[in-house]
Amino acid sequence: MSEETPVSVTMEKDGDVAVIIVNNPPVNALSWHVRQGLEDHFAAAIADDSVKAIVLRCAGATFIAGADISEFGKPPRGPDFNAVLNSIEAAPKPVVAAIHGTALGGGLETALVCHYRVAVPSAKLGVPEVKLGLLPGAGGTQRLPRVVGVEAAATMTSTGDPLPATKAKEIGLVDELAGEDSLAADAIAFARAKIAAGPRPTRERPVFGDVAVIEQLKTANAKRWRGFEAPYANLACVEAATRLPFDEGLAFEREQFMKLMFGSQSAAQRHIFFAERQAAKIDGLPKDTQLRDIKKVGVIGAGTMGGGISMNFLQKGIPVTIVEMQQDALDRGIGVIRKNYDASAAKGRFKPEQVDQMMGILTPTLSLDDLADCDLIIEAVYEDMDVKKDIFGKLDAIAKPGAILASNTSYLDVDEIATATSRPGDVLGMHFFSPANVMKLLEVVRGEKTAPDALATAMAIGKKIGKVAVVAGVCDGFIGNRMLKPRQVEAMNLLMEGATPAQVDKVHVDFGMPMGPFQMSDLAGVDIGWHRDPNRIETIRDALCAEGRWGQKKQAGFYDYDDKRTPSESARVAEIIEQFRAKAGVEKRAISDQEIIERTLYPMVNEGALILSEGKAQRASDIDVVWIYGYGWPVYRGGPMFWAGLEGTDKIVAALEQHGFTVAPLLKEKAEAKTGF
Ligand code: 3H9
Repeated sequence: MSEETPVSVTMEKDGDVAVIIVNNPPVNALSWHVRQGLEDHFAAAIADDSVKAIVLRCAGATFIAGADISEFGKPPRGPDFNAVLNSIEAAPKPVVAAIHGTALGGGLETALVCHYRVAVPSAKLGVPEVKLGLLPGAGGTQRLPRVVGVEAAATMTSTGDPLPATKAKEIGLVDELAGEDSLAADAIAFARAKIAAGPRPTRERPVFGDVAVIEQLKTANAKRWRGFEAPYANLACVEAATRLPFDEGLAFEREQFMKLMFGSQSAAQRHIFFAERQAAKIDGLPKDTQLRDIKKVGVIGAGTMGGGISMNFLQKGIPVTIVEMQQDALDRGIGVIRKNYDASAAKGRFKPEQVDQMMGILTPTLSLDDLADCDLIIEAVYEDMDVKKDIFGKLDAIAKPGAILASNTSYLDVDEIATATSRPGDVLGMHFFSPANVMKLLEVVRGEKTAPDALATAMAIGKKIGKVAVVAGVCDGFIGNRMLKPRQVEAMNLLMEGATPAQVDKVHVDFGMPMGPFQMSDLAGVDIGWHRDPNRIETIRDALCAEGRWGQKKQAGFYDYDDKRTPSESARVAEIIEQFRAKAGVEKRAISDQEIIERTLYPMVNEGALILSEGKAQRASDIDVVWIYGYGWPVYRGGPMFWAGLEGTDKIVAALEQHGFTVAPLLKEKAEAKTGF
């Protein structure tokens, strides 16, 4: 090893058992020097005649959590991973993996070339590569079917979901469960007990199980996997294991792995893996920032948003006081929360006693005064600046010193809301997305005067309740809704020029979105933000609203709906559009799908560039995270800003200019440099 090689693998001896220890914080990823260390120490242990068995374990929080993703796409360095694994598997003495924490991806593949696996009950084992647009590329797809059978191997590789060690023991992935605090000693004892039995190379074991499961998985997951390449490639490899000799199977796996690795989907999914973690980091935060303690939360408003927001905290055992103005609205809100929890319990997500526990720490009240002991208060009433300022003014008098006062506004000026208080440092936005107990995105809006510790605390509590939190600056619609606006405007313009709602929506769905702009409008309510004057008809939307076509809730919006809410194209809507066209003297023309992309998605990139240059998002990848987790942008396209790089910023600028848009200077810069964000 050269002088600069970090020492991330060491070896100890316990009598006749060699213990090889990986220590590469934070997650013991298989960086080049770990592979080098494994190669060197296994060679030494194999050559040492006094060693009769070998244990591989890890220091720190976890067993090897996978290949080092940050090395992907870079020039290769250090020994080839597959070669290292093959030499471990070929060891002439039993090799035992001692697993704690998470044995994931390349980590589990390392454990699979060990001849036996011992794990603590709290460990988790899995091959999550599919979530990075990949497949286990170090023999995982070939060795798993030999250890756990085709059914489990196909499920594990294609879904990427890890198994608890107890379940892994049941299916033969783990040979023995160790004591939670005695893994090192138990693994050594286990290895010693296997000296007589000798090595058990996985590659020599037969594949077993029914290959029919592969088609069943494809059918069952057709919707979830729409547009994704990796789940299918994973299944193809497991299928190959059932008919090819081991080495040919390995070669097939390699070929499939490389295809995915150099494809755009995996690049996008890897980008999002790091983007999600990066989003948690707050620029310009003093190093010594201490978090505030959040033991109790207040929520104002027991409607859909307030109720959903409350559920997040209750599920984490954090007591919530929820306030409404009227008893019947309060009762209704509490009833909905209870109903949602009961429905989840019926599906097995919670035990009935857990539901009782969660409801037990929810305190309904009609008085804002009852929020006096809350550490975080989230206002979730309707979008009206005067109403919000009135509430914040009252909270200023009620809330205890140091309490964080948050608004769930989706576009209003948080700085103006803060002026209603004498403590603007404690005020910020916490913008949840509907349904708030399900959607993973949380925009944390940093006001001009928001204190660093209040911001850091809001981000941390977001993570605690299972959200992906992103910092946004104050501007109309923050990151997500601000970018939605130009898309909606252009979608409407396209209708005037000749596209139909169904055509525009189909382009978006084919792109990978869960729904298009008009389907979204019908779901959310066409009437949201409408002026409510049926005689003032200036736009197509005004006309729809005036006729009561408010969307799915009225069984009519941009589409007609039957009793089961199945949409069909609406002759009436076509007629309304035609009338507007005639009035404006616009001649109908055929609109291509490409034009729809250029006029609805490219303007989003343009708006994203403005958001970035105004500093309303900390980094381009934060914008991507917002669109992936808040609006269902397909993760295999990496979010709008990453996608702009794939699409070509020069191509985007040329098209925007051709369609008459004002192009953001930052986007122009990127186009001139021919780079992404
Ligand atoms: C693979 O193995 C391919 C092979 O089949 C074939 C090869 C030929 N690499 O998530 P956290 C960083 S593909 C590099 O906040 P947690 C992460 O960025 C891999 N870095 O911690 C973060 O850095 P920072 C298959 C990694 O406790 C820090 O570690 N494996 C990797 O909440 C802490 O991460 C996977 O897909 C990595 N593999 O969760 C597992 N993993 O502090 C991916 C993490 O600078 N990892 N980092 O922001 C995970 O799922 C979670 O990190 C884990 C810990 C559950 C392990």
